Amino acid sequence: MVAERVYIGLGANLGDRGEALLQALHRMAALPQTRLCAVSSLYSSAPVDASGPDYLNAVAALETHLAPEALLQALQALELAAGRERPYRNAPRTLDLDVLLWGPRQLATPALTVPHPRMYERAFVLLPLHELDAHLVTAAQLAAVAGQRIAVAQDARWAASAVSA
Ligand code: A4P
Ligand code: MG
Repeated sequence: MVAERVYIGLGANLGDRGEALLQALHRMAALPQTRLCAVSSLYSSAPVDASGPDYLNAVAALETHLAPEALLQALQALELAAGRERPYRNAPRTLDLDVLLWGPRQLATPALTVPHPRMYERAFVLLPLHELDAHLVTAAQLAAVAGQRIAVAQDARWAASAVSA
């Protein structure tokens, strides 16, 4: 069976944020039946619907034969390994890994909603996603989030060591 292309949103606004995101990418690349195909630039962004320090955000493209629930479990294990705590909704975090898109699929299980229900409201998702695959994001969607504060912190080479050849 052909592997499906899956987009993952990465975010952190506590601790050594860049190191946590890079380590998460290496760990994603090491998951079974999974290839890390591409990673966006690293973005710095103001918290959206949340308080606390600025975030670092990026988007990664994977190809995987894992089932959606299995990948979600693996991502949650990586969040835990990075010291993630969940004191309240949208609390500052050392690592957040969200499934944004799973090929053309729409998923709605108790554990997983895909496309991610809030992704189109967020510049920190749409800009890196557009950078990876421009056809996934429209000009109107980008215009709708143009008021959010976000800037490139490092170009895409920041994650080159994790991406498969
Ligand atoms: N879940 C359902 N669908 C998904 C999905 N597509 N991907 C369930 C991942 N998980 C999904 O997630 C709670 C539950 O959602 C999981 O158990 C899973 O079964 P969580 O990560 O424990 O909780 P959360 O972080 O409060 O929720 P979530 O959805 O990650 O939060 P948001 O809405 O993504 O907001 N501002 C900036 N600038 N940058 C950020 O990265 N992040 C947030 C988090 C807010 N503001 C931000 C940023
Ligand atoms: Mg999350």
